[in-house]
Amino acid sequence: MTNHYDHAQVQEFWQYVWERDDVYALPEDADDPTYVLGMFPYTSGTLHMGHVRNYAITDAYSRYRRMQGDDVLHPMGWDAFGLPAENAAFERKTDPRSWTEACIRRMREELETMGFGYDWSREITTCEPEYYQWNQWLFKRLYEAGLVEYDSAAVNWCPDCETVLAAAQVEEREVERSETSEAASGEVERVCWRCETPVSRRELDQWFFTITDYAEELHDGLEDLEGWPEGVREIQRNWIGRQEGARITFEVDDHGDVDVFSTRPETIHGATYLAVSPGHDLARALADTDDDVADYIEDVRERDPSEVGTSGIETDRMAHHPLTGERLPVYVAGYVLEDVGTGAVMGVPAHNERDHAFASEHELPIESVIVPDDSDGDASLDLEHEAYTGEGVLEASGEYDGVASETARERIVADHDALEDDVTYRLRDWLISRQRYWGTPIPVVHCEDCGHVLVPDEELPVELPEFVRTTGNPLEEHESFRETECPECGGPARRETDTMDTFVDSSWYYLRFLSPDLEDAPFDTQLADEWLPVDVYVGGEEHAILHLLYTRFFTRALADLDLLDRREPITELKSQGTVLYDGEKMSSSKGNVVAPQEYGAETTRLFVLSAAHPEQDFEWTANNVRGAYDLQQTLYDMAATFVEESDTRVETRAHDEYVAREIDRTITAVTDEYERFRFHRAATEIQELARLLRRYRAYDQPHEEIYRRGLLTLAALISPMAPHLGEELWNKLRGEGLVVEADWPTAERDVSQYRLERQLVESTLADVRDIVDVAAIDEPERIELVVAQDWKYDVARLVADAADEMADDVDTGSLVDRVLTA
Ligand code: ANZ
Ligand code: ZN
Repeated sequence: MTNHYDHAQVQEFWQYVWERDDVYALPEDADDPTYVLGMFPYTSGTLHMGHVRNYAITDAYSRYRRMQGDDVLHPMGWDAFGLPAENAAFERKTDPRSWTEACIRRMREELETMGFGYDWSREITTCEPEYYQWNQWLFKRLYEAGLVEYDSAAVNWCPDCETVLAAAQVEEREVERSETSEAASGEVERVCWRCETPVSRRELDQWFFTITDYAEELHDGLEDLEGWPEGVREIQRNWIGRQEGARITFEVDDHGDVDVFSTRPETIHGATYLAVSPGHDLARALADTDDDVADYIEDVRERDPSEVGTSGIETDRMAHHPLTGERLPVYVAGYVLEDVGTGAVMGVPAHNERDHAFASEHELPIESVIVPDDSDGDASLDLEHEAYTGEGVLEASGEYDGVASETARERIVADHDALEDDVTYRLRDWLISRQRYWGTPIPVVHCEDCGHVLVPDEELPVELPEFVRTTGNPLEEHESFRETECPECGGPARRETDTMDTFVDSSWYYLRFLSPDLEDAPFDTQLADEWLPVDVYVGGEEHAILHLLYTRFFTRALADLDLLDRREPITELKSQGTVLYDGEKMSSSKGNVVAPQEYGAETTRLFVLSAAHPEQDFEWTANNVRGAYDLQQTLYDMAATFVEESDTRVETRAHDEYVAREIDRTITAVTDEYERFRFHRAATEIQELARLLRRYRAYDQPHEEIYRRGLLTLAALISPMAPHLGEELWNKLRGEGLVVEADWPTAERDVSQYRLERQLVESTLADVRDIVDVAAIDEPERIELVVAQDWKYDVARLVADAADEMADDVDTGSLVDRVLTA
């Protein structure tokens, strides 16, 4: 009869013991601990499968490192600000704080039920003044360092969330059905990342962090992030969007120089017009005297960039072509973006698609200056309808005719003073203002006389007043919050009612975990210098740009403020794949979360870790979950039976050495897999060792010491993934001590040679099997016995040896004898 593993009781008991013994606290005297961090959860109210997978990974790795003797910092906190809390509070007739606190209580309980081992003494919650006062303090330091700007800007506005969005929070989506929006089917629509409502444009005074000051460094630093997945680095690279090209100066009548940026300076002879963005200095200057220009600017700034199309207005100025002296018309055009390059372009309709569309609309000349190389064959160009954007050979370009475009690109820049090598970045400054209540108040007051004035440090935190229900921003409704005194002149002033983007909170939270209760600084600089960077950071790939780019920016900015000596926050990044259910992402919002109750929380952990490599997606199937459960049951039964029946022997027999070697080989292999985060392969090795030990016991009485060591090894090796089971086995077999505090098992023999041989044997096993099959014809029972015992490696080795020795003269009878007498 098998011994039943009562997972519920076992879980509860060991969780109690861990808490009693405070086993996950970072030791007081720790220096340079291993810092393992999972992206802290947004306080949505319940854990979903993505969280479970994320935290199962960090927990397994933390436990493994702890058993290896490291001091491990494995903290947890709450990303607790954000719009959904306001919406939920509205729906539930409560307030965001109460709702958030309830969510935290529930989620913490869920984390504890899963048995994740955190140092809870370091718990942080971003919506607490103890935390967000440091957002305000850091805002001020960034401001003083010139990294904060207050600007009137046309911004992305989500009408549903009633707030502006950062550029990175606007997603592009192809329109599917035309009823849902004004855009036609097939067109690209720009929507809110959170609620998918199409965004509109608004002109507002807004706060920005000038992340663009770090564009170059953020881009170049990616090269050295060898511990990051290349996919994430590539996404950041594209987002930062480094572009090499040239800055070209055009002189404009009665205005002066206008610089444009172009990635294709060799097309300069094909420029037939100049266009500036509606926000460009020249456009603003013209608007003062030209009503048509003023009207156009006003009209276009309210439109979404995707709806601007080919609109534009011709001005009464002309530009001088810096190489030919030709006079080119100057336009204000909506497709030219204010904050890209210099905010102005030279229009080359023959070789740029947007310029082509604009020129066609405004009947501007299309002049070809690049023809595809003849060797490309008969490339049929139709410049009237389509730009040729490829490389080729220059024409109609004076002395450069016949030169390859790549060569000409460099030569033209080198030859003329009006052109200069330049690099631009697609990255935009980080818009941090949100017209919402549930976030960190921006520590500024607006005074008629003094302009915007920062709230003095000794008055921080600017605390959030109580929540009021209203349609707009509740902070605007709070007269006692809004109306204040100017810290400089004492006159009446209006407090800033925007709050910070919650990504500010998460940009530096990893630092707060070092010294969560520090009262006079956001974090302890000395500890940060000693303990950082975060050794391993685990989270979803959806954070590849927003969070992970902002964190890299913040770390650099803090370094430049002398608060840190690191410039990169994270050494190793793991972005975990998605858990799928019937092909769909498993999430609470889709209602397809499989509750862990049935098989116990630990089955879920073990399953999500053993199902696939952390970075791969995998399908949740009841069958495989059952597999994870059965493994626990089997191991438990093995340990219980051993302890109760102790039917073992002490004298050594021939095959003991094989088992002992396999135990060592498994230790070595599993260690290797944990080091590389390949938990799924560790699980497979563990399973194989368990199978071997079961056969060992079934075949013969097992050797007392070897068998016990095998079982203890299994308990230790599985404990990072299944800690409750690990403790239970450990306790059964040893009667004392905790596996969580035990040393990681080490191999008693050097098995490197053996591992190699075994690999060789495995790879020749297929061939060898033929020989065994032949042998089985003569001695079917005996061979079947061997194979049923599944001493496949021994069989394989011996048969392989024998086959080798005897070459073509295989005597199957003696072969089988040799196998069986081994
Ligand atoms: C002239 C030219 C000729 C360009 C040519 C391209 C091809 P992409 O298109 O992503 O490679 N550009 C520069 N500043 C801009 C702004 N503020 N708003 C809109 N467009 C702008 O980006 C590089 C090109 O974008 C630049 O090179 C410029 O057009 C345009 F055959 O200059 B090019
Ligand atoms: Zn004032």
